[in-house]
Amino acid sequence: MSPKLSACWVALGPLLCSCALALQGGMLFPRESPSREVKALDGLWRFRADFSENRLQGFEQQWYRQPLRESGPTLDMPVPSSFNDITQEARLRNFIGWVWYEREAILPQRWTQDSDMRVVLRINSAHYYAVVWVNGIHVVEHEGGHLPFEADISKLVQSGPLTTCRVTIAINNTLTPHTLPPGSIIYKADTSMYPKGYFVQDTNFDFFNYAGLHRAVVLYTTPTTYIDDITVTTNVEQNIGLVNYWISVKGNEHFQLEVRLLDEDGQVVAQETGDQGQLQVPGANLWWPYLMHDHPAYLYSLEVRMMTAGPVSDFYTLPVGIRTVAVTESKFLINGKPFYFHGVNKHEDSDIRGKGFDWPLLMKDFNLLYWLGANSFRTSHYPYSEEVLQLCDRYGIVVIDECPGVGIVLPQSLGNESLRHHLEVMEELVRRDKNHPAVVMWSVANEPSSALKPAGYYFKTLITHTKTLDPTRPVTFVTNTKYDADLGAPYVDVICVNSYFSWYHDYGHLEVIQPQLKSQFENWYKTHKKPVIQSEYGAEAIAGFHEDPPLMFSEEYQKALLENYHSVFDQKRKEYVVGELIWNFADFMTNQTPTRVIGNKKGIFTRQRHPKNVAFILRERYWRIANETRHHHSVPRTQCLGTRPFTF
Ligand code: GCB
Repeated sequence: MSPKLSACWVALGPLLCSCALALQGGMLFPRESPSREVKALDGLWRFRADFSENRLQGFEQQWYRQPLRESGPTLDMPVPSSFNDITQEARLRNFIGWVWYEREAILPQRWTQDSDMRVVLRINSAHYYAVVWVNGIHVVEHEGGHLPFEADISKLVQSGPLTTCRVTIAINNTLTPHTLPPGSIIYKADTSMYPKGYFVQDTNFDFFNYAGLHRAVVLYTTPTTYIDDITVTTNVEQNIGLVNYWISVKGNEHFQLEVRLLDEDGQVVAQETGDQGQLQVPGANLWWPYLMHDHPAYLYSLEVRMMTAGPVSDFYTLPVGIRTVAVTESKFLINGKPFYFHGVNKHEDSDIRGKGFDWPLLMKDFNLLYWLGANSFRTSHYPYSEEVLQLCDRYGIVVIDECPGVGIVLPQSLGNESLRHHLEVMEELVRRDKNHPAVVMWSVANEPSSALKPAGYYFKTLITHTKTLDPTRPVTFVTNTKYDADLGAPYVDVICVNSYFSWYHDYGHLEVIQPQLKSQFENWYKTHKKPVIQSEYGAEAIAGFHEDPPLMFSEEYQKALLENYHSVFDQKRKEYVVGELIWNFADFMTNQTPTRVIGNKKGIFTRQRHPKNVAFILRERYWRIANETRHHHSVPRTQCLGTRPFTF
């Protein structure tokens, strides 16, 4: 283990150092193919939280060297899941520090014997800092809880007679002023008030800092010469769909590449050879958002085949949607047509699982989005799982892809160390999500303290760098500051603004909403001349609370507040307002505070996905807007998910 790591932890300070390597090669989603196998390590893992005073017992006693049960008692912990809400132990729910996960994987014999095979361990999300060992040997570390990382473990598993391997992952959920999101550890040293050694984690964001192995852990194989990365950009010129591709191959310099593009019927519509080129598709079926076209979300398959002089070949198939995205002074265009975001903000959050990935939950959410007539969402406030984006590609749900830059309010969080990490995270995010047609914009932060002095340099660098990482997509950052004090606004392509009129101020005074909202839009537009999205608005309602005349926290108040916003949206969407995203899709867990009643209740659905009254208001509205923008005929409301083939 890195000595830096332990030294820093004692101080509970910036333990999260640059020991984790950010970018090495591509990060293609592990898919089975004739040359690749995938083995999921989901299920029960052995688990222990290190409750020792300095939280370092696990490293001091080297728990990774032997099976975890030999160093003390273990719990059974499901993966994927947050660990917080699984047991009945309050101290585990609120635990800060290192937790240890371990499981054994049985490897097919050929994986351990075939030296032409690469075996890779991939962790799709470990929040927040992770150290990984295989059979007691350190293989990788990673900082950041929402993006995948991996280690080539071929040498380890192919070096002996073993056909099992023991994977140990230590995860630390501590946030510091330089992590993303940031946080700080506050010591309470007054022993007349607090127990000895007492500390808490302080954060400035409004969701519970769930931790653990939130997404799948998989082992997968590739040949030793392999397709490492594919980048696709698309364009349309005179009815010809253009698919530009770049492929990187690792392991050997001598190889050949064949690339074929297949339509949804499996017919080859274009082919090429070589590691970069352009495929041309006359009369291409474009990728359209849900409700904007009779056949939304058309996906081609890009089949890449790599051959070497020897027997080795590698195959990888990538879904590709052909579409364009552009921004004018007052419009957001998809395939040259004005696109209006009528959608939601979400969280990865549910009962028991916390932020753990769950297929039934995911499918329920997509069914609800279709039911609602929502055509978009923002991944507030961190990157969601890759499976979510794959479903967005498949169902035509447009995504504003946000990085975990939330709660940036301390001046220390705007210095060089933070900026360096923030840039790395954007690189990891773009590398992971660049090929999703559903992703139409990057969001580099949510409500940072952009009026603080160092913020000007910070956000200029962050936004301009993101544009160089991906020149094909607009960039935004989400603000709630004043239109003339916002130091990021000059550099973004679209202004995303959050506001909570008659909620966080002018409590109970619904009559202030319309004038305040109008001035908000007019001021932002006048100052920056860029399209504006209302990226958050909403009110809390505890399902089943009713009051008329409406009072705060009742379903009636939530409804009346929304209706006031909507009447201004309806005026301004004729001009330069290009979207409205309700806060929030569903109720979600937060830290305990006197302003939160077991979590944030601004959902239009409860945490269990039951509709509040306002869900029906929004449904009427979204379908009405969808039908208006389609001009020709109305869209049938019964939509059925999952009728077309889908490759994972
Ligand atoms: C915001 C934040 C979001 C909060 C929301 C609220 O502005 O972006 O994370 O949950 O307000 O409900 O306070």
